[in-house]
Amino acid sequence: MFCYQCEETLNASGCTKNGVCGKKGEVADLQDDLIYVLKSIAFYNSKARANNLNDAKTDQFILDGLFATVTNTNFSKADFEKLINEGFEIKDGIKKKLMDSKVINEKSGSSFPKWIKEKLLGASPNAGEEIPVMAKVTPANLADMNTGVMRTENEDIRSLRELLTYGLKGMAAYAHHANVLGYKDDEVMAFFEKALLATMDDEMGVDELVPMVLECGSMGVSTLALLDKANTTTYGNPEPTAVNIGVRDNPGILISGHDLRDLEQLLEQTQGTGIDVYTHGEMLPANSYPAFKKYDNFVGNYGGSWWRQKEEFEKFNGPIFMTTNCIVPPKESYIDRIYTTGIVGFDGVAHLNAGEDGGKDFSAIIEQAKACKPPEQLEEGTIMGGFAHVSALSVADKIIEAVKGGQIKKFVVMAGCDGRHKERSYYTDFAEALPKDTVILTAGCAKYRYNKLDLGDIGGIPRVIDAGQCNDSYSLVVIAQALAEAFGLDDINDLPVSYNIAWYEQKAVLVLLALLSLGVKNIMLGPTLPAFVSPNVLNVLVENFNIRPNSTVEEDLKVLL
Ligand code: FSO
Ligand code: SF4
Repeated sequence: MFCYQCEETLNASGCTKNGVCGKKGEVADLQDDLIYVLKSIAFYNSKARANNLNDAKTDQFILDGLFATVTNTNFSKADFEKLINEGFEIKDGIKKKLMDSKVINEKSGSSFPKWIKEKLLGASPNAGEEIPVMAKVTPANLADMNTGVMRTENEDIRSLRELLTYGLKGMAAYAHHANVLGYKDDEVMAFFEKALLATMDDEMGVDELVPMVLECGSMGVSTLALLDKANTTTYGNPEPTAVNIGVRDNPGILISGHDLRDLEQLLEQTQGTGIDVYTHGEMLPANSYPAFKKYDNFVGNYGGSWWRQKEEFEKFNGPIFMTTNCIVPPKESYIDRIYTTGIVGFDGVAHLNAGEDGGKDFSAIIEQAKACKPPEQLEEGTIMGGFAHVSALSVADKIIEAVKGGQIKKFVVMAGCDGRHKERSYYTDFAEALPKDTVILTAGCAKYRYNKLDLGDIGGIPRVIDAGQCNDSYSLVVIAQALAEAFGLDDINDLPVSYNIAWYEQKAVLVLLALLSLGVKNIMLGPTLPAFVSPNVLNVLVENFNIRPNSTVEEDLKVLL
């Protein structure tokens, strides 16, 4: 195995035996194999798409396959073996369809799109030799294929190929959520195929891959916008909400991850059962959606960010439902009351599948909850949330006035992820050290480092404006664009906004690429820079976007303010 896709990679260089996250070496290898099979599918499906022979099932498979390999999503060997087999079936099905409709034949690749021929196949001497290597993968030869990260020898090309791949993984996660609610974007799906193929194209050098990486960022903006539309059309616009962080006396079910449709079903099915529902981690922002607030057994949020789950799940006492990342290898003490669903998986943990119509039957989990003790109280009080773009911009006048009057000097975007490493206390210290005339804009689980501090408000505007889940970073962009317009600025970089972003996994990579594609400059990134960014690629990012690593609170305050 070799994996360096997340911020907690071993020694900031790469996990080689087992992952720091708990991913076994053999599972990491299977994830590489699955990505390789997806590239093979991309090769055939791009042709199918160009000829209107593609189908929704393949799109879903590409999204699910990429999403399953995101850090802390699926640890199950059996699941990846199943996905790989399914991938081969899908690929063979598309190939057959292409041959049946005479778009291709076994001997010739000549009817593949010109850019694939030029970029991927090169000048191929023999008919039948023209299919690129990954398209020839079969269950029989998979083990002989070099599917891992290190197959690319040149460090800079490897860096850009992986940066693109991780951006795609993050984008797949968000597209998957939009898809669940019935929102799709064909242009984005076509880009997944194009970009997967680009990671195999030996003719694409740094000059070709950098624009492709930025294009991934702009496709990311479209995807985040689509998910925002899906969530807000289905569940209403989040409203400023004081979310309860204490507990009640009834047994409860804890729901974690990002999937709002799962929460909706759980709330529906727990009505009248005497079971309370609590959110955990990235599900916290769900407490601010009008559609969920109406349920009186929806109590609030329990605990902190993802990496605290071992301790917190033990104390919760009731069943825990993991809808997406982040799951960490569960302890024996609660393994019989934790459940996965969708693309999440862990061998030995019960999995709840959806029916044909996407419906999930929670009755067994509800029965188990009834026999459990109520959750142990961890803390009490409330935290504010629900400042997605609509609610934040409803007070735009007030914000603009406070900026013009000098009460607000600076906004600092502290979005992104939390993680288990000690040095992340930097973000708590940084938030505390910010002067009282600054406002933090946040989204994602990074906020758990400071959202329970009492940072006060500025004339009624809270000093921590929480837009929601990591995908709601889109809201922060909409807010910034609206403010730029209100101040008559052409460039959002001229706003009094600084960026001090924390990353952990591949969704954060996509969000970062999305910001770059929008022309956001001077982003400070931490707590360490990605191991997959080579020195030369870092130079490109520094020269074009002035990306910089964070350092100490004192130094960074000087730089950012
Ligand atoms: Fe991830 Fe980061 Fe949204 Fe957290 S991007 S780690 S669990 O912010 O959440 O999925
Ligand atoms: Fe290591 Fe992160 Fe990969 Fe897990 S996801 S194996 S911690 S680099």
